[in-house]
Amino acid sequence: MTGPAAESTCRSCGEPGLATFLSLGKTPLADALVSVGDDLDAEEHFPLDVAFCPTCTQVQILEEVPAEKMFVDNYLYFSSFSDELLRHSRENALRLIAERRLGPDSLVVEVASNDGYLLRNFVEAGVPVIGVDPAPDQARVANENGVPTLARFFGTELAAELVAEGRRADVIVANNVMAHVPELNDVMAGVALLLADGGVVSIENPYVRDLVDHVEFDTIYHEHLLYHSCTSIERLARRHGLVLNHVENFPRLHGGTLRWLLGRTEKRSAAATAFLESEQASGLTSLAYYEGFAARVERVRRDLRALIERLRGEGATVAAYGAAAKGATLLNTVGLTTDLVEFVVDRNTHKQGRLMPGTHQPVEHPSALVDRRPDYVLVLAWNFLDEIMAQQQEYSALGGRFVVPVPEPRIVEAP
Ligand code: JHZ
Repeated sequence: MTGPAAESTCRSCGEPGLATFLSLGKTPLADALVSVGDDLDAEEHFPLDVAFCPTCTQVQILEEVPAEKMFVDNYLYFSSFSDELLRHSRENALRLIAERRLGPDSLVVEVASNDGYLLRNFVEAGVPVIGVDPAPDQARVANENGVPTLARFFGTELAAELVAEGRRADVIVANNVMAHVPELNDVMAGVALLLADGGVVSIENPYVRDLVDHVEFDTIYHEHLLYHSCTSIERLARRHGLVLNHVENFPRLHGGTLRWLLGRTEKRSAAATAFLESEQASGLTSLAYYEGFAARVERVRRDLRALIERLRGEGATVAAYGAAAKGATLLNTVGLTTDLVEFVVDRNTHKQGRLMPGTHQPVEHPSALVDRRPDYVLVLAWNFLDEIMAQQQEYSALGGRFVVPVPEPRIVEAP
């Protein structure tokens, strides 16, 4: 399905002419786990259509669910539940401290700082920080753990307040948030306002190229309004007086993540140039790159459903690992209801005891895998497959097997 999204304009450049290339139907909000006893009929579903902007190359969904609904009222994602993410974040912080020579007179601001998983490394090193995150529980946990955090949305208003107090940031970190912001330009303008001269902006986000190449369609959900490339980030930054100077690649993080370093003055690295050139050369900057995607998504959906149906038909029991946002998209768009996938396990204590959005599997503690011994576990948090398999050796030893959904559904034996 490729066609114009008549009335919509691009969230980044503001131009009309968005071309829709994938429709995933209507899905519930991916992080809105249901509480037992809630009225299931009242659960809301919203259209999930993805489009390309031919003017600035920004990939985006068309539907905009109010941010309060997603990040304030019912947000259970706590960054600190993955050891791999904690390790990655600590390395990032230590490197920034060393390379930027940060100390007691510096300031690091993180947009969407969640529970303080990253900033705590700066706090430990005596570097002043300000976390900003509208999710009230995550901001409270961060403050309790000694990471000063404002429970607010970041934008020009907050940036101007900080600047008026005489504060400018030597480092601004924005990880896994540039996908989430409806007011993308206001956030980038705020970043540009708050950044000290000579400061650096460090942005991480899953890479749209990996999403398409590895058919990671489950990472499309309403929280993720925007899907970034080097080209889209470069054009956005430039409109706000910033330049893309460097790009780093973390192919294993969240299915393929890039880190973009922006500054006020241009000092472009060879890596940044190579990334931008390869996006042109591969065609990622034009609609054609996305046109076959819907058919590939359809194939994965069909094959995964057929695989789970076959296993169930053979009398096997199937559970899932990871009450991840992407897990909710997968279960709902593939139609994996409780007759096919019985329950979900997750380490996040805030998610346990609830039900998956839309498909309503109960979320249990990971020990349920050993206790209940489902024959197969569908790994919804496939980005953490190694970490999860390493933790689940007892389950594997008991004969449990793992199913990975993308880029093509397959059964994985424990190493
Ligand atoms: P996880 C998140 O998406 C959140 P999600 C967010 N929307 C975003 O932008 C992307 O990341 C990039 C659990 N788990 O992080 C924790 C275990 O139980 O892949 C999580 O609930 N045991 C901001 O939600 C879930 O799995 C483990 O050992 O799709 C993973 O969710 C590990 C490692 C994780 O992403």
